[in-house]
Amino acid sequence: MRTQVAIIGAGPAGLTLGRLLERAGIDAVVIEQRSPEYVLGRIRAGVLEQSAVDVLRAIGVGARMDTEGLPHDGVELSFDGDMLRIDFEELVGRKVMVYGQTEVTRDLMDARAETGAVSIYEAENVAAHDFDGASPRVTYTKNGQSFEIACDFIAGCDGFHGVTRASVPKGAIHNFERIYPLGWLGVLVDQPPVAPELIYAHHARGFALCSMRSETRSRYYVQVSASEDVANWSDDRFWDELRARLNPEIAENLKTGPSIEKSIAPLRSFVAEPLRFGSLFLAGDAAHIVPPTGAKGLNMAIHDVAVLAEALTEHYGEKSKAGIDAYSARVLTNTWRAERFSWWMTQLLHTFPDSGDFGRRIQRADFDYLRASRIARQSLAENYTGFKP
Ligand code: FAS
Ligand code: PHB
Repeated sequence: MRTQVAIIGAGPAGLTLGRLLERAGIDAVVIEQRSPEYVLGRIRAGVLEQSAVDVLRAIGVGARMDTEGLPHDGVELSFDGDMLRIDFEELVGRKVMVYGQTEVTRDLMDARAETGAVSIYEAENVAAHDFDGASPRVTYTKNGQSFEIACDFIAGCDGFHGVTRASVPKGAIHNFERIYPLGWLGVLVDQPPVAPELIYAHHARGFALCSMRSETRSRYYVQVSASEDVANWSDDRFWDELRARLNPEIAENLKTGPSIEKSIAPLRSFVAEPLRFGSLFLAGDAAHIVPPTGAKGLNMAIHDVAVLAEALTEHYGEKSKAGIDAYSARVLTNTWRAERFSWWMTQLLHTFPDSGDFGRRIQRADFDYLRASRIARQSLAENYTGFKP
């Protein structure tokens, strides 16, 4: 088989890129190691920035988001029970859209199936070849048969544990990383949300987040140690711990029920530099990871592939290499801005074993500064809703 762009990974990055290229008349094949059901079964992000919403609408997959998604004007911070609303609309004139990554992925999958664009699921032994040479290609096996896809470009959209970044020669790439001794234990429950907006809570017992997927389905998280085993957490233990970390009046409104999903996500900050290696481009979690505290991961992935699609369109349309030559620098500027904010939100809201009394006072001082300063709240709002230079 031959295509113009071989996209490895059918998460939001790979599928959004496939849709962007299709709309630009560029042929692309998506190669995914898992089944569609498995990809949809992963419960991840929940918040879209305006720029991500704009991309999804522009590529014709925003209809269900616009009917089922929940536009939010702000979020609540809770610090040892003290509440502070960050009013995005008043502070920076922007909103966010609460719409689960699972639904974004489903909309993208449906759109791709509708046009008959080629997606290969349950591909095994996927490998990227000769991306620093003249004939890049992707090989994989399926049902015991071997396949090869010759291409012009390879997009590494295969997430943090994927094969593409691992295929880059060690000396050609530099990884920046911070691993936190923390994880997020997340629960999905078919109960109305405890409050109309998200609540990010700092508490001496640990961080908690109250989020949602709809008016009848909620998503909650509590901070746990990085080594925690989800098997240690019954539903009752989870609900008791969540209540203990929330403002008592909020906790009173908590509607609990049987968890329909329960999992632990480790917290990590990670950036690979550069992001282009000949005809191979890294995008999304293959390129960077942020702790989910800033709700950036999914939004960064959509940003990356929008830049890549623009560059490839310019390459094929205007025979210009300017966009693909600038890809890495452009994406890394946005990446480090989101990395900083996600790191800062994580430092502000979580409890760390080695903080000490001084560290805890600094966290309190950070919160008190947000309460006292509109400018500080504007900075948080500007970054959370999506910084635009
Ligand atoms: P993804 O990891 O979503 O997709 C990569 C795809 O590549 C997967 O389908 C994988 O199966 C496939 N793949 C991997 N190796 C392959 C190979 N060798 N061959 C073929 N295919 C291969 N972000 C937020 O904003 N908020 C959150 O709350 C949040 N929670 C998260 C929880 C978890 C457990 C994780 C892991 C991430 C979370 N994120 C969150 C970040 C997440 O939303 C990512 O930013 C987002 O999935 C990025 O999308 P992709 O880059 O497409 O990567
Ligand atoms: C979620 O709803 O899963 C969610 C929302 C905001 C975050 C992280 C996760 O910062």
